Amino acid sequence: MKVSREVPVTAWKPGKGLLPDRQRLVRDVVIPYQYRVLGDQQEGVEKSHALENLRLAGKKLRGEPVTEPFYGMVFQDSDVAKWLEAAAYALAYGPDPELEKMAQEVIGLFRDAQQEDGYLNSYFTVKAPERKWTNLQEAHELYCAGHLIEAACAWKECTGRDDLLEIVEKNVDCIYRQFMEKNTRGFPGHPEIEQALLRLYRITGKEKYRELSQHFVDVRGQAPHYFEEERKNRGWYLWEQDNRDVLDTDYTQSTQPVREQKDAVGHAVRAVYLYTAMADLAGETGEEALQQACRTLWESVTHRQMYVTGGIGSTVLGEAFTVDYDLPNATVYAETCASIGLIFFARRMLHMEAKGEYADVMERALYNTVLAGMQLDGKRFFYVNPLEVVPGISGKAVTQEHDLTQRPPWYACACCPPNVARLLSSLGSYAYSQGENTFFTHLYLDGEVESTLGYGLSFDTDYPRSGEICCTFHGEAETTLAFHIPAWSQQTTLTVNGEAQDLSALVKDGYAYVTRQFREGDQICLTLDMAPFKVYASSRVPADTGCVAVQRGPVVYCAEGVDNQGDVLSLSLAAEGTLTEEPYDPDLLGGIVPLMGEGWRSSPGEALYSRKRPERKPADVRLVPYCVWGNRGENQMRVWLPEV
Ligand code: FUB
Ligand code: ZN
Repeated sequence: MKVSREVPVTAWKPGKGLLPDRQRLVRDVVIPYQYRVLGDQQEGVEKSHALENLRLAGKKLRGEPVTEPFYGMVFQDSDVAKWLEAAAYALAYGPDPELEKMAQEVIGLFRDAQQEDGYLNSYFTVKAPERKWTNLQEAHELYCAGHLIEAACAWKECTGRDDLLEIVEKNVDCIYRQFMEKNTRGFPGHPEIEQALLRLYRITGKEKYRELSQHFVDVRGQAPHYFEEERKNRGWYLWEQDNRDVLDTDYTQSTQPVREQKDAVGHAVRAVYLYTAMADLAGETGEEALQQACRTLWESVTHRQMYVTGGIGSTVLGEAFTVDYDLPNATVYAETCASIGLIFFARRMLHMEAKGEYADVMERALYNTVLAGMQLDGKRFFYVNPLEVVPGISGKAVTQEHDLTQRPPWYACACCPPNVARLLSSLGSYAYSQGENTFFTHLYLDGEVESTLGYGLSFDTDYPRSGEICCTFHGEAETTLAFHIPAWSQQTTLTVNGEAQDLSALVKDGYAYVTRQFREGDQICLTLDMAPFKVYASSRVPADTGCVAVQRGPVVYCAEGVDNQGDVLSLSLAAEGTLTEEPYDPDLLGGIVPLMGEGWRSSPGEALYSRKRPERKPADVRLVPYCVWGNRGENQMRVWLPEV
């Protein structure tokens, strides 16, 4: 059974500092911007047509003439659903009539696009009505449904309204009839609905939604393979690659039943979305075999296939995992959505068992790849997150066309931008969870959180700029407060009402448990060790041999050309050199603590190859947080630097 569950998004009120500021940016800038993009009202930006597709579906169902074709990816509806989910979270932080109007309009579009029997998908309604449910492998019908379910749950949770939930339940009933009552063995090519159904189950209390989620998880990878049979019958393909004679079942994590899977393989977002649902289900049911499969897959992802930035999926080919320790820095993929999915997975693992390792990965992915996914102005986004960029090669060489040097304002395949929006606007549900009589803090955010255990907590912190975190108890209760102690913090202190505690007696598996009769105003203060440090990769990772990365707290740093005379390729860090913090600069890159490392600069050398060892001179290497790279124009960038 679960040791804890998330607190509702509405339980957390953001205060000041890095993540609360990003959350406000999402509410004030990102959400309105994305609404304009989805409605094709943002000049100079890639056409989306996502709202228009839904409008066309509505017209068609009303029998009106449809003169325009469906446009975009087969899963274009999911961009709108993710946006709606983010909008719902944003409304939890105070009334916003403008945003409410936009959200209501979008809900109306979904309502109008729904068929009598509950079916809801603009691609099939407008473009291919006779092909419904015939291509589960590629066509994303269940994926889109999953995202709309999540939006409806968020809308109910944050506004109390049932209107979207009614649409979604009608849709899920249609799906239930198709997959449970007709007894088809189909399952989604792209997992998502599995985790969404569990959320719907918890909001509505209806067991059939849990049952449907369990069905999709269990039937995956059973022989004979459903997608093989489907391919024989369907006669149509969405992507050229699937015309190959051999079906790549690894791509969809369906080579074996989930409980037998040992290695994370295939498309990275699909993988972590599936594992999230598995961990959530395993937590709900307490099933040991499923829990063990989750632990095994967690290790495969995070112990052997994860970048230091929390990026996963190292190849563009299939946006996928490759093999253990293959973590190239320049040709990398590391899709933003994949790190978001990793955060989902970490959250569900934490609910299943409280281990600091899960919260460590959650922090790593959040403060590095996910934040890097969005420009500081909230209007540009990275899909791919390289750890090394060299203008002239990145984005240009045929092997690096996907590794862009600058964030584009939108994408033809726009899964990442609204995914960032929904994650950052729902941070409270990742930062905290509560068990029987234990309240867990997994991430440190300034602000206030209300538990349902009869008390609240307020956090005063400027984390991660500072490692000082002060938590004040509000209420009276005999309870346990559990605080995540990040593995990177080598010297941590904890005081209760000013009295130092023996941390070793309190800490178990990365959490400090403080149990007592708490009274109004009691204070627990943590000091985490924010001294910058060097990180070395295992020598099994060929890409990082002889190199070092730099981290301060959860924040991974990088060297950018703009701070280093335009050239970071000739820089190295001195093995015995110091790393020094520069004063916090509120005006640089949204407010950062830059670092200075003692190092070397080598002479470039004229010839491609030479017998002459490059000369090197001492040099200061200036480092900034990876999450804000690429905000000052096109630029060289490196996370891993040679150490000499
Ligand atoms: O297939 C839907 C989304 O588009 C995936 O999650 C992303 O990787 C992108 O391919
Ligand atoms: Zn994406």
